[in-house]
Amino acid sequence: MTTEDFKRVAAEAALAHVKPGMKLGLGTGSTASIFLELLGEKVAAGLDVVGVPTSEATREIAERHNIPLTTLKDDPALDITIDGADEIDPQLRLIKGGGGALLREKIVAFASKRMIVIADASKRVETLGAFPLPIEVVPFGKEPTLRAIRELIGRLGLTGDVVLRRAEDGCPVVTDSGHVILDGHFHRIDDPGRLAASLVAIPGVVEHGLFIGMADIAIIAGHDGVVTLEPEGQAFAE
Ligand code: ABF
Repeated sequence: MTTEDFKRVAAEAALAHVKPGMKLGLGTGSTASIFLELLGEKVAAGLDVVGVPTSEATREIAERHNIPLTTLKDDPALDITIDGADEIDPQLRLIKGGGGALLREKIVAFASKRMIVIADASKRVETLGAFPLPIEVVPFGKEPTLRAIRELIGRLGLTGDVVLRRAEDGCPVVTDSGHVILDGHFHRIDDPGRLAASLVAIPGVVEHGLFIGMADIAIIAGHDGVVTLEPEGQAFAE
């Protein structure tokens, strides 16, 4: 089986958690897109759900699959968010935002009673940080913000650097909310909680891709089958 197959298996397993009448947070990324495709099939077969997309890209995909959409203004409390991740550690702490949608992903997940992460097994890590940590910042003053983050990583004893994310044309990537993204290449983050708290204390930092204490379940598919992880570190085969 390929990575794509494993993503599909994880997305299929997440569908079992979706019940009629639910209000869903709809994640972003290739795994979440497969979930949207499968959800669209259920909707076509009569499943009654509504969703809040975590990005404009996800909005387009959901519309293509005729998934009814709502907003956090009309539905500020959601039942479940189903989303992918870039890294998942044994405590279900996540790095997200490789696709640049971290701010809306975090807002939507926070508005949900439960967050289900779906991923192929390559996303499981012992320690977060090999994947660059996205940090969304306001364009105004991004240079002093970058400098403050670099000083912070020195104080915290992290190695690596923080760089502005650029598109192929060389221009800074701009998020759906009009911000830019700095990627922190830290290699390993031994204390994600401390880094998370320190980053949000810097003016200009809007959000970062550390999702701590947010995921309730991670459904991970790989060569060993489907494993459902819960924050306590328990694992059981489905
Ligand atoms: C979103 O999609 C992001 O937070 C994360 O960056 C990414 C995971 O993408 P994929 O499912 O394509 O690996 O969930």
